[in-house]
Amino acid sequence: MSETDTHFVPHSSHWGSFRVRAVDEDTIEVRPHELDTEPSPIIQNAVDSVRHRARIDRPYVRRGWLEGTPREGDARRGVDEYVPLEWTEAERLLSAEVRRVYDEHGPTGVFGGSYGWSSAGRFHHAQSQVHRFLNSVGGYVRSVTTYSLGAGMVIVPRVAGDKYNVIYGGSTWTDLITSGELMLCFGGISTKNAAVNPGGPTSHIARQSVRDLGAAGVDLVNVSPIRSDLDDAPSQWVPVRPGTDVALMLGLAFELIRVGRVDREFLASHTTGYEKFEPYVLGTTDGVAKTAEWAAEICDIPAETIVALAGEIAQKKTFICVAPSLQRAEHGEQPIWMGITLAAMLGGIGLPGEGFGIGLGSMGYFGNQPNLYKSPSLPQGVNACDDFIPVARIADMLLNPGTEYDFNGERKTYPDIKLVYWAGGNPFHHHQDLFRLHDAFQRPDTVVVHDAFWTSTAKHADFVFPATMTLERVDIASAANEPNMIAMKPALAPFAEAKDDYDIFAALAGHLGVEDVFTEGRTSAEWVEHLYGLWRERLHAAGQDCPSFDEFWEHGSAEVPLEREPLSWLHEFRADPVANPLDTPSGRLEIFSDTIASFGYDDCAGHSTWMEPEEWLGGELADSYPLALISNQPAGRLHSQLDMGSASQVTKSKGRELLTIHPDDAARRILVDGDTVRVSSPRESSFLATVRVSDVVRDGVVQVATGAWFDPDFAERTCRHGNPNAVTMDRGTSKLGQGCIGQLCLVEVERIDGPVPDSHPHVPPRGASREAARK
Ligand code: PGD
Repeated sequence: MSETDTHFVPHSSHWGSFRVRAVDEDTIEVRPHELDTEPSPIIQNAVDSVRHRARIDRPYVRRGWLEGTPREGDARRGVDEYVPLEWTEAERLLSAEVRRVYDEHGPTGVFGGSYGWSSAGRFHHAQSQVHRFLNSVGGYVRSVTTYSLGAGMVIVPRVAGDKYNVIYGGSTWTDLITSGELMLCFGGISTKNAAVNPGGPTSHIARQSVRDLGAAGVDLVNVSPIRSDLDDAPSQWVPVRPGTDVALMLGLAFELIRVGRVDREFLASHTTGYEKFEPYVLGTTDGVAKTAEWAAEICDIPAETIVALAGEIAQKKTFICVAPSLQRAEHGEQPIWMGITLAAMLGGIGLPGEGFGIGLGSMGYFGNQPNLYKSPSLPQGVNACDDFIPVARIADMLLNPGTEYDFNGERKTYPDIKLVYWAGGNPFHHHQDLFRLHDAFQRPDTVVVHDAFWTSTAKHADFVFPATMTLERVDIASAANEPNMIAMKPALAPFAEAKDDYDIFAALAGHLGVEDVFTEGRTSAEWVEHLYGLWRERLHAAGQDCPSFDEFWEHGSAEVPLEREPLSWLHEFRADPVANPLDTPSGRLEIFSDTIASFGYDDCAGHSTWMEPEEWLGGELADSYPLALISNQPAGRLHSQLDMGSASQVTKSKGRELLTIHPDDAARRILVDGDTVRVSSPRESSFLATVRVSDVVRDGVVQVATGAWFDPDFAERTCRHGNPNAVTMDRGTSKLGQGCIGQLCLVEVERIDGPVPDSHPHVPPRGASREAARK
């Protein structure tokens, strides 16, 4: 570093490490960290956000709650006014309410699922803090799986086991670059998404890795409705209809059988159940042969292209890659299961450069060399309650207490939730059918939210506590499969009366008589040092050198030991399936699963299957809603975080999110760049967006990024800002996975002529101070 850089301290975010300097007490300057060879522009969002007027300046309580929780008219959650409180009063009121709920309803009345990415630091990880607090008090109903990989996290363990889980330890970029020949990428490899890695990436290598694949002569095939889903290296574009990849894969499977290119030896030694799957492909079980012509009708790719593609994958060493976005859709388990099945038919699983992978390009850690040791993390304590929901079923749970539902072979009952506690997530951006979620959030007695910003979720809370931003506190950044750990040093003092989540919980724990259990007598700075010490002990026990905490803090970063060898998924199992069995019932890859078949679900059979989604371009609903909306991850921010920042704002137009539409579809609706449109859905809800005409999407498809802060007009059931979850479907992927299906739904788009309502998503609600922040 040069002399002038000395005031830049190291810091980190899920979208990269950076250096930050306080220009004055309210202004910062950031620059990329020198360890990062290809930093993400998203780091700039912090500059515009840190003192933005959407910061929460002090504790608040919703007026309706204070006056006896009326849930009608303007006293509803989401539209109500807020009353400022002193910290001590807020703590006293909330702790009394927490005590009441535990006394009257026990832990099954408390939902602490609190899903969300929060910020990168490992100690201040907000969800861990909520869980530790609620475990200290008496337990809570938790959530399992994620919005990212809900269906995948259920189907993969069932058919390939957890031991060598492809989600957590798939093939590496190095393996594919050195040994690959052909990569068939369903959903492409969209490296804008790989800019983020939960916990703080220091090495943005995905983009360069794709360039290296191209330079190494690996043929890249982008099977996606969006051309730019694979554009870091030359690739062949197969513009499949959204939601029909399984049909395309079945067409390829049929061709492999037809030309005699199925590796029956591998299937016999490493898989089970193929003999029940092949008759389905050939049509002997259901009378429908899954030929290339059959597939072409469904996925709108010419049969000749499918036959040619099958010829290529039959000849070359092939890696089949499925993006997580494919499983965030109706029947989302199927593309993953079918991808594994197709790779098994080719016989290359476990060999260098071949096989199957999930998620390359979808998050930083996929494809990187794995860590040898687990990152530091805050122990969450023991949960006295064993009830849980699949994470994306939150609205179902709140709306239907006592109702039974299926999940992964279990028959479960939704609990009756009285208290919802959320910190570090924004369900009013991330959940589907947000107007339904708004109704669901009227049901509990009390909703508590900690956030640094007045998100729509905060505006649905009864108690709103102002959290510090990570730039205002001490922490450690450390992400899976990353070569460095970063000392996160504060750049500014806490904004207004904001406090660390930890200190908020410590004070509440004090009121509830469990402070010692929650804090173990440590301050947050002592916890950070303690967690680093535990990590250092792990390394020492394995004979590895590691700097002391003081050395780490002084230097600002520490190297993290990684696997050195390029790895391909299931190489040990491949070498000896008897000595290294998978932890599936058969010890093998399950092309047919007796366990799944035994559940008797009508939406998930014993082998991977093409099932028509309810909302797709080949279905009846497409007559009224003829466009498939893809709501994928944004390029200018992580999810909804720091949406007011410049890197996010430049991706919008006229204050709204951009909707990309194909020129033919635009012409049919007489739309041009910059038009404002209403995007409406079968849910009788809509959002507004600004048009961008481009052939980067195939015809019949429109695309809007997720994460624009929800700016609802409840009377019109529309989001003025362009959050696509205003119109997405709130159902599970299937009874098996119950994952989120936010990625795809059907819509119609029409130009709005005449006056258009302005959107002001980044403002505090009525009653909250609009003066406190200076920007
Ligand atoms: P974020 O915007 O990251 O979204 O959903 P998620 O809720 O994780 O929310 C994090 C929140 O935490 C922000 O409001 C931020 O201000 C707050 N925060 C940050 N740091 C702290 C802190 O230290 N303390 C506290 N108290 N708060 C903090 C993401 C989810 O969206 C995900 S992971 C996926 S993959 C889904 N993807 C899709 C999709 O593809 N399509 C649709 N339609 N919908 C999706 N939703 C899902």
